[in-house]
Amino acid sequence: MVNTTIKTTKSQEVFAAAQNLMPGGVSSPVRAFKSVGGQPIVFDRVKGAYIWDVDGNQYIDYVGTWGPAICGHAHPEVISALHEALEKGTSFGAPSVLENVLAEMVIAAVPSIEMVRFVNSGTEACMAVLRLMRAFTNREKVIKFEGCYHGHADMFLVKAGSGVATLGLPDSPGVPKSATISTLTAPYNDLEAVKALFEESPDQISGVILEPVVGNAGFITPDAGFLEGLRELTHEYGALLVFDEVMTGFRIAYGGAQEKFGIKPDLTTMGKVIGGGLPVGAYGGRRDIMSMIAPAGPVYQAGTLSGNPLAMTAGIKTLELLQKPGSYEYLERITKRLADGLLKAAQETGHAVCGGNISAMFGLFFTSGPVHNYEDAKKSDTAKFGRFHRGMLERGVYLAPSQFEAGFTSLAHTEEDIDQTIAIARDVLSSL
Ligand code: KE4
Repeated sequence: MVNTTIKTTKSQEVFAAAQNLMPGGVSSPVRAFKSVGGQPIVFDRVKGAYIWDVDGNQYIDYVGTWGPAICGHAHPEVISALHEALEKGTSFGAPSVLENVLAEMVIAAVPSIEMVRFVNSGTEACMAVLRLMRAFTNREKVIKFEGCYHGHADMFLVKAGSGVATLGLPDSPGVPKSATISTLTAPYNDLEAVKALFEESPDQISGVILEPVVGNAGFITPDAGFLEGLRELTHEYGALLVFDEVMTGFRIAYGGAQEKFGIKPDLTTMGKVIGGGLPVGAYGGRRDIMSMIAPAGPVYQAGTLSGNPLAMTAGIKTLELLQKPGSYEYLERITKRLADGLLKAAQETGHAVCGGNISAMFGLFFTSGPVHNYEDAKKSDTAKFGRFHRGMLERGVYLAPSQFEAGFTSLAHTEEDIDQTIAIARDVLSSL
């Protein structure tokens, strides 16, 4: 199905050609619109809260390249800082002052981080953190939650969220049993299930890794006491607590979900926002644990472009912009306005919905809910979400092309953008 109200001829041509060049025509599966149907739009340029496709159509963007564009796409101050950095080269493969600067900013911002290592993606950060958890505790098993996504490393492709959930893949072929045999899973928000796993394998579980606010099974918030309970259980069993803040980091609050909820994990992974749109991931935490990472310690992890000056520059400037007083109050205000408006419009047009926002992250499910975990999320009407997504796209609003993703706002979104989005949503919902 193609967009009926907007011309997407060029998108169709480009995407058709892409299908012969790259698997599914994309560089990452969720971009292919498989679960929402229809023709993905091919981007030409982005600026602030907006996208323009290759046919010249403009959209209000609530994906923000999956999180990094929290200050708005192509922020002039980020772009000019990058122009300046470019004159000094694109990659050093050697220490640079810029790494110190961004490391100091991350350590100053995130309560539990005493030391940090930069990598090039969230996947790399999560891979490295699992190796570190196992090395530090000398235990092999790890607990993750159904529907949470920690990148595409073998060990995490067990009941994973994001694109894996979107495509309904049981889990991926090519992942040997040996890679996942030590990955235990529990339903999100289910402390009893976690306790049972610890009791079944005392002294064998290196730790628990989770999205402190889930964005990869749709938007799912932690129940009261859940995060605190995990902190207590991991302490009790001598295991580590790891917050995967690749998505929530610097989005839920400047100090991430751990600042918002006042929980101190032992290790944290980050990505997206700290790269300001260029490839950066990071992991960090307690000094005694991080000191095990080579060359300070024996746990190996490396990367050619880790800490490269362009990515550091974009990250530094992005965090500087986020430090401006009132940034997070603004993000909370406009995102709450959006989430409340979407839910109200859906209810008033007769749809069962639930959802909400925390700071600049939001989501809604077509089910009366509540949605506490991935099983609940899967009960929502994903076909209706697909029709909603298409209707919004045809009217110039770009939502994440999957029910099992979250929505993102930015400092560039205005109240007018929000109110226009709600009005368009009401129009779409009344015809769903
Ligand atoms: P990357 O390797 O994609 O940089 O990060 C993996 C990752 C790890 N942890 C969390 C909580 C994440 O959300 C992600 C990546 N998020 C997805 C969007 N849900 C990236 C988009 C995509 O896969 O194309």
